[in-house]
Amino acid sequence: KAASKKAPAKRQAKPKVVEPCEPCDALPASFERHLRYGLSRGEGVSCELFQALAYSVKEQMLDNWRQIRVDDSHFQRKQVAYLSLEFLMGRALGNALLSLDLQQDSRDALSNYAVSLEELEEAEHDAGLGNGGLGRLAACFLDSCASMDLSVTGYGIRYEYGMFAQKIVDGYQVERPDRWLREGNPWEVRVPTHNVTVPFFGHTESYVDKQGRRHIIWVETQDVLAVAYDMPVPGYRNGRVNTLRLWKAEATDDFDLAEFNQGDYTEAVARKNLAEQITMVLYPNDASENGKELRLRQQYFLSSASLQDLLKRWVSRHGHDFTQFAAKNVMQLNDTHPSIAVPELMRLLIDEYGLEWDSAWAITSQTMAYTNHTLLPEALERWPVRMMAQMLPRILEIIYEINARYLDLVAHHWPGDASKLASMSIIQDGPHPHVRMAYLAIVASFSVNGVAGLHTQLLKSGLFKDFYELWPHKFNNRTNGVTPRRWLAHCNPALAKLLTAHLGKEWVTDLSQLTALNALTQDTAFIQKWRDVKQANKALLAKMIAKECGVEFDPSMLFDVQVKRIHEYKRQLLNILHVVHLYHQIQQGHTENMVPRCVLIGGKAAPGYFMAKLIIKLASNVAHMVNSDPLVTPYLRFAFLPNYNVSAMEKICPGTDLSEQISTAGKEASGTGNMKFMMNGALTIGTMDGANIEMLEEVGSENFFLFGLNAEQVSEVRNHYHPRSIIDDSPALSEVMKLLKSGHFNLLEPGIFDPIIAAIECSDDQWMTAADFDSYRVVQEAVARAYKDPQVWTQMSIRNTAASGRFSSDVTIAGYRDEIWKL
Ligand code: NBG
Repeated sequence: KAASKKAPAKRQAKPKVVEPCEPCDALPASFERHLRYGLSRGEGVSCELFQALAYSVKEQMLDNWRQIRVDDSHFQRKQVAYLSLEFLMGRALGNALLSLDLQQDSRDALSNYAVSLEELEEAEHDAGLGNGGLGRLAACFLDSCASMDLSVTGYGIRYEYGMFAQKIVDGYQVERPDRWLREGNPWEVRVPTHNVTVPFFGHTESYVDKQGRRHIIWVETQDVLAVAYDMPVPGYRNGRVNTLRLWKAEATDDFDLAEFNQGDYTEAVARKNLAEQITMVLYPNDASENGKELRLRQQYFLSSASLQDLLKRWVSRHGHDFTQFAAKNVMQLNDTHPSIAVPELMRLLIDEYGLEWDSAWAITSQTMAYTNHTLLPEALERWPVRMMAQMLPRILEIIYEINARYLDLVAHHWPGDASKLASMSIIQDGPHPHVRMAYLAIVASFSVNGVAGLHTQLLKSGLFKDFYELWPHKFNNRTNGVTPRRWLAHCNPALAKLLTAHLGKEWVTDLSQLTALNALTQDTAFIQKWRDVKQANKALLAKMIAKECGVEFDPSMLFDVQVKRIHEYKRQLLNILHVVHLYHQIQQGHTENMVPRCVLIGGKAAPGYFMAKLIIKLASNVAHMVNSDPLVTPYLRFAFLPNYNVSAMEKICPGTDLSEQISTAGKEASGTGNMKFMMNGALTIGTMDGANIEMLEEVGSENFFLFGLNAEQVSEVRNHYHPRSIIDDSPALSEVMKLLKSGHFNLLEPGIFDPIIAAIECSDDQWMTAADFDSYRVVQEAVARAYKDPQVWTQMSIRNTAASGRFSSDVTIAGYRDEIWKL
């Protein structure tokens, strides 16, 4: 204020003093101020109001946020850096209001405006910085860590374009860029004081110093500036605000100085783009790697920037004394995507801070922990040695050195076994050698974990068998979870209210309290209330489906839902075949025992994944036939929901009766959508796969619709799989295949579904759709029978919610905290 009265004659550099600030305005006042002076941008009134509200909510967090950072940076507490290429945060407003208990204040602030809080929440663009389960898990973990008062920082990339928006045109997926930052991001804070530079390309040189020590320097690099953008992660009503630090790539000021000097000024400035490309777009591949150079650049950029940030903070307090570093720091690698952090930490410690190899390795191998998220071989990252040699020459040298030392150990363990050396080497030899990133991660990590019981078991007995033999103590299981704040308290206010009325409010931070619901399963008044909540949520979901798909879902019908990425192993195809079966039954007049059902499928396909895209087309075409036949629609309706994302799931899971978790056993590492549905009282139809197994264990088989081959049977049957004879032996499946082949669903586009038909009938079909069809169909009949008795169904629904406590991410994080991070 003083400054604005009298402009100072000359600017003087003043020492920085942190002055105690006055308590900030209460939310309504702050909101008015932001609205009036905040220059909030955005198209339309609700967007402007949203921005003003978001800024004022952020303001409420600033004091605590700053204080936590000061406290944590003293390194009295052990800290975790959660490194992930994906953070699928979704919307932040509703969650922040819940965590900070500001819902009523917000409604007060909005009372002068003709807009509801719910409408404003809808104006926020999803932060779609992830593909699916892996990225959303990272987001749930951040919420749990903050809510459990843990000092955990998320490190990721601030992609300019998040997960693409999906449109359906003539039944086909069309991708549209997701410019989520177009209107600005009110939550982020740019912190240029934390900038670091990340080197690329160039070459290495060695020299010997006066003491006779040999050093390596990485020279003539092309440096890229990493600029930190912080997002607040508020804990649930505990005053903690953690940080998600997202890096943006920018050109350094002295880029291409040579060109400047030669007069190519404009050329040089235009080159800026090359640097900024690194954080331009999220790779939209779920569970599959594709070896693109830009992707490796993203991985190194994130890893290097984050580690430099951590080390800078350490050095600012401890100087070059790293003796306590490993005792105070853990880096959790979310899949192999950031595993290049292993050689990068070695490089920084040795080249930048002067440590010897052995001390650097001791630190690295005591601080790195790796989580594996998939068994699918196509998802295991490998980088061509040639690419790495060019882009990251110093890093490749370090990887070779790590490998040489580690292979000594292997040789020791399996004397004279050359095949072990080849199969376990970090460098996969051959005419085009590759770096196996998972092996690099395992070798360097003190902990390697899977994400569900079966998954971890399969890692130990299959994919990483030899490593398990070498280092059994490294392996452990941490079954995934989801945050009950977003996935129950926030997304299902009606159910949350009912729960709180009967159990008190502690369940929000201690989800095991939901078991008390079991005592209410005979209480008819309670059952009725539970049912009313579900019906109201179904009506809300039906409204959304009518709007997005143009299909009327009738809330008196069974809502049968499968939403997740489209992938052959997740078997959306099996679901569609079942829809075709029901459709055929209805057309044949077999409707006596039919329970009217609305089937919803939603999810994105990787843009280059042909079969997944064709499955979307099949769903669209079948839906068209089903919904346009007035004889069919009283019994069956079918919709494909475009652009499935986090905020869509917030409306979907509360309104679902039946959750489809039907992957080929042994393929889904865990699944987390399954848990969101369960918490919200949906019943599951599922295979013995991923976390389904543990859900079944918790709720009991009487409350779970189990079908299909288990993982062991899958690998056994694979050896002599004859889908054609399975089809011949199954009248129902034969009819379905006949109808598909007749072209009934693609009259104007002959032959387009041939690849799908061929895949089902191929004895090489890894996903074994035909093998599980009949079992699936029969159990779907059991579902229908159960649904006929609302009382029984509702009791099962209550038991599912009651048993979902173990799948809170708080439980998962307690496991990481105690068993891995040792905080
Ligand atoms: C996914 C698995 C899911 C699992 C999530 C989170 C990848 C590579 N893996 O089953 O497919 O729930 O990770 O662990 O995206």
